[in-house]
Amino acid sequence: MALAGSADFPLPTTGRVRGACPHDCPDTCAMITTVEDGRAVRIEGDADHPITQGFLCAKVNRYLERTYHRDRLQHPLRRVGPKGSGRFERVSWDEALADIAARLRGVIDQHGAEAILPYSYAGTMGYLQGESMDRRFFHTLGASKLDRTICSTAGGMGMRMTVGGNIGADAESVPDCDLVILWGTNTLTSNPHFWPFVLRARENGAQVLCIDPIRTRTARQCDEWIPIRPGTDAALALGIMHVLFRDGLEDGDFIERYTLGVEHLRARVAEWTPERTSDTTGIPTDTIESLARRYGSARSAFMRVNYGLQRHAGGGMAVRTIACLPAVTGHWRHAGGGVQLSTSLNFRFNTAALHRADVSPEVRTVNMIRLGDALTLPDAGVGGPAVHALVVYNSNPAAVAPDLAAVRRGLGREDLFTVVLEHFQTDTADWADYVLPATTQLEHWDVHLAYGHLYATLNRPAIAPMGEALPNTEIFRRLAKAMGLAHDYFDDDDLTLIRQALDTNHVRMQGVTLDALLERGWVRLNVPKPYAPFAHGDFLTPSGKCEFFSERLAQLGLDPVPTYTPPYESRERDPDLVARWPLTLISSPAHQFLNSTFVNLEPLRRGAGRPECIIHPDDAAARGIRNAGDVEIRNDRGAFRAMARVEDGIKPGVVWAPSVWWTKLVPDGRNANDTTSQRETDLGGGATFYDNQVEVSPI
Ligand SMILES: Nc1nc2c(c(=O)[nH]1)N[C@H]1C(S)=C(S)[C@@H](COP(=O)(O)OP(=O)(O)OC[C@H]3O[C@@H](n4cnc5c(=O)[nH]c(N)nc54)[C@H](O)[C@@H]3O)O[C@H]1N2
Ligand SMILES: Nc1nc2c(c(=O)[nH]1)N[C@H]1C(S)=C(S)[C@@H](COP(=O)(O)OP(=O)(O)OC[C@H]3O[C@@H](n4cnc5c(=O)[nH]c(N)nc54)[C@H](O)[C@@H]3O)O[C@H]1N2
Ligand SMILES: [Mo]
Repeated sequence: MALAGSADFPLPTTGRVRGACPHDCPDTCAMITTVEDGRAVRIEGDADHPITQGFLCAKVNRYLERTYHRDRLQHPLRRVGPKGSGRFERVSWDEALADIAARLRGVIDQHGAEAILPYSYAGTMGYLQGESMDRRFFHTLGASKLDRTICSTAGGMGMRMTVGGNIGADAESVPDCDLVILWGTNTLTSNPHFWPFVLRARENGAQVLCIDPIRTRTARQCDEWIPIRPGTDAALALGIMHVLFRDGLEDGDFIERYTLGVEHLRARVAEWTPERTSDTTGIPTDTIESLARRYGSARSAFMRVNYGLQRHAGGGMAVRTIACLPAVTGHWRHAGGGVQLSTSLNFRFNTAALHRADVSPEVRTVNMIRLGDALTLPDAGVGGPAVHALVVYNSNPAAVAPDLAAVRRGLGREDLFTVVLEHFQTDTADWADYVLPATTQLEHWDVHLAYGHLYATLNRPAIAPMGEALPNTEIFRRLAKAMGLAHDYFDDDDLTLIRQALDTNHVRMQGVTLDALLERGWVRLNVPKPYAPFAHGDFLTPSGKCEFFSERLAQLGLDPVPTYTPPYESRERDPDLVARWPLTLISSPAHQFLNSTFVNLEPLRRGAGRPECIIHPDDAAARGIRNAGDVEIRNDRGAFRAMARVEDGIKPGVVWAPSVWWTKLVPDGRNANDTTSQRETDLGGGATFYDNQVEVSPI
């Protein structure tokens, strides 16, 4: 079994091992770990990798500290105290697996397999540890399926309905662009390896703009910060297109050849005069006019949209509307021109072989952002049995899921059996009946796509597993055996899984072979360089065109033409609520954390300080809030505490709580997700974390 070392690939006692950063980030860095006498002593970015360029971020530079941390889980644990108390005793793997298998069997016998719910996200983005044996296990049982919506599905659907999928403009060609728009993304924090390309574009004369309600560390580095009212980006894009058509700045040839439904789009944007756009977005008409003119007269503009901007009711439509812009101007003609939300659909690993969804019976699907409801409603909110067993891995829902009060109520149910696979005793692990120790990226095999570039990366284990930790793949293999599931696909070892993932004839995957990956660590997809995916149309939509009019959206009962959908918690949709809770809370990532990962690493937590709430001086003065004073942030769903930072680098009416803190590591035991809601976006059932009205008061 190729656990870490194997006959073909023994672990080095000394040497340099190539790997991939496992974290949920567009950059997917190529890392090199130096091992001495079986211990990892140094980690660095691969200097030869075109995106990593030899540096790692502030967080992953500390990956060795994280791996060897004194709090690493090294043995299976069984709960001894009351639920949620975090009191556990050490047990053997055999005992843990036998008891978990018996308890899951009991749930199946009594309530049916759909009463079992897997819950995972992208704690690691690796195909093996993220979506292989785990999927096979749950599919074979006939457990409920999980719709993994917490991050990206709204925007993903917006792209799919417009250009056909997440095929983004290529970051490596951005230095050839004459305009860069960072639209709802905090590049220096959440996509730092893209920044050198932005700087090179600027050296070549490009202007760099940032559209964000917050003057983030990224916005501070840009030529211009355009503060926008949260959740109104579709209106801004419609207003820009109004000016483009009004002033004849469109590319008629591109539109005619490669788009569908321009007459509908023209009619729609005619309504979005600069005045109306300004009323909706809070951006002055002059700025809208000048932004549209600069965009329309640029030769090749690159727009980096990221997932932050789609965490509102209309997030799907917002991304769809922005994605129409480069087809109106024809910027797709040039490599680097266009829009990038994600590049993930360029990668075509053989997930069907990994997942084996074909062996699952017809079962219900539970939307992960409604975990609170799923655990507290009798039919999990979607019909079928109540959830009686929850298996969590690669995620920390007791910190990151919306509406934490509901999540905690669910996790606290005495009749819920919960298993958590983890590196650390997280907020979620505290609620478990069993905690199982998992390996980190230094201790297991994996293979990775990237969602901000075009290189596939292999991860080789550098060190032996810590204590009794096991890879997720192996834990689910053993669990399958313990439950008497005898299918031969549970015998595939990790290298076999990698071979299966790479077993595809897709043209873009040609050359992405195990041999090539073993030799170099990473391989560029089989796409041209420079890569201009839609220079000649070739959109992946049913019509093959950029669909300004979408028949598929019409069939879903949605507006087939780009439109502005106001936030749920907005003056347009719920003025009473806004009167009671007048401030919009954005709880986007703190620079030092990766969602809730790394919060327990002391140097990074020290760097983040304590939970903060950034508030505009006018809003602070109106509430008697002083800088560095303690505040409570509250709405109907819950409350949490923070230290006020009074600054003018934020749009009035908006507050920012850098996130996602572990609730157990802050004095009030609460975080921003005590205020967020389980409501879904217009497309894709996505999370609406930033569609969230609150009030802030001094304590
Ligand atoms: N250091 C670090 N890096 C990360 C992460 C992390 O937690 N920490 N998370 C990773 C993950 S999982 C993801 S999905 C990506 C996310 O990467 P980004 O999309 O960059 O993430 P966010 O910081 O959520 O949002 C970006 C910006 O959008 C702004 N914003 C919020 N609402 C709106 C809006 O309505 N309109 C506009 N124009 N802007 C808005 C926020 O103020 C924020 O500055 O980053 C990844 N990289
Ligand atoms: N308020 C607010 N909430 C948010 C966000 C926000 O910006 N604001 N961001 C949202 C976004 S974009 C996302 S993507 C989600 C992310 O939410 P999650 O996917 O839950 O991400 P993390 O909080 O990083 O937690 C991942 C956990 O997986 C564990 N892990 C890592 N690798 C492995 C492994 O190999 N095996 C096992 N068993 N465990 C492993 C880590 O130790 C960590 O505890 O959070 C969302 N929640
Ligand atoms: Mo995410």
